[in-house]
Amino acid sequence: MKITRLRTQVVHLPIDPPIITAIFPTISTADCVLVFLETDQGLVGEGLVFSINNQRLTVIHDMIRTLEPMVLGMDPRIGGSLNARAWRELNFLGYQGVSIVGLAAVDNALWDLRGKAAGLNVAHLIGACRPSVPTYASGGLWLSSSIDELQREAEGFLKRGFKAMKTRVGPTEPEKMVARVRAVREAIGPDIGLMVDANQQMSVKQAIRIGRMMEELNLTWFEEPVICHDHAGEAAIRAALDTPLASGETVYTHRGILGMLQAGAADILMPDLQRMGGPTEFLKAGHLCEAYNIPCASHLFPEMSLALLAALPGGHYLEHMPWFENIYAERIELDQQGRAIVPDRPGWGFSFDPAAVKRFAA
Ligand code: SMN
Ligand code: MG
Repeated sequence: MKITRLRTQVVHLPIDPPIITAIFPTISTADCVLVFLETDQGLVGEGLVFSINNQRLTVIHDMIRTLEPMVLGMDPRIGGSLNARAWRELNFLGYQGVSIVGLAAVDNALWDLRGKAAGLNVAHLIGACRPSVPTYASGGLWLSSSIDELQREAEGFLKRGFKAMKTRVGPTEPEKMVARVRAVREAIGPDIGLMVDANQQMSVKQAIRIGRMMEELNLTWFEEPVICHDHAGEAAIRAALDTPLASGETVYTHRGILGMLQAGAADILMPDLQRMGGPTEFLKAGHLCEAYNIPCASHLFPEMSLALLAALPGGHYLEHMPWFENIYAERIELDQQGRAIVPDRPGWGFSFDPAAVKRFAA
């Protein structure tokens, strides 16, 4: 089998109503570049990357287009050769930002293709460690919600079968911030997992102070309290709190994750498939986490990250973010324990719905 074409399609997925996080004053669209790797046997590998509010999506799209020659004529069974070539070609621009996002788009589609060629889900292709993965609801409990709305949304997640969920905190007085988290905890009771994400907007001192105020709320984790490159600051917060510190969504490639592990920056790492540079790098990051005995969760991209977390010995929580689901023909299903079930379908097990692609196309 040979890859004959790399086709791209831009789609704009509305986030309605728009949301607010500490770092983004508003998020109203998730804009994606869909990648289709076509082959001479009719099989097509699918993957996507995205940007928020359509910011610089054209740059990402152009980067992906420049990578087509790397896969033309490639036998997908030798897909592991992509990264070696990419490291040489991308050296000039560097191993962060748009070069790695472009690589991720291609590698995401390549792994889908390898799974489909083998007739196996990517999790089973690798050798899954578990049939399902713990997951948490992440598409809600935003800063845009009032306390009443927070509690109603939290109850809604429970009704849908989630056993964990994440809320955000943002720039306001510490007491008000903690009151919002407490309201969610009260709505869901003591036995449901609760994560809090600060989106990098605190100082180390603020994070320790607010982290201490939240200790009694028994959080599953406190996420990205400080700016993403301050691993020493993260380590200081981690040491000061009993609550586990989670971070890692904003670093690039397995080397970014390695730097965090070496710095002792977090109790839980949550690599982002797009910032890793695709599944090949994500798995390396996950194996490094295992070597450091640190659980590996995922950031965004649940339809692809599910298979990878299922196949990592130290695989931890899948972030269930619904932003991309309208472009797929299938949905992630939860079991009775609120875990995301790895589908038996080949490749990612989630394929783009042609009618949806048409509807959301540029
Ligand atoms: C997040 C990431 C990207 C956009 C909005 C919110 C957040 C998360 O950090 O972890 O989901
Ligand atoms: Mg986050």
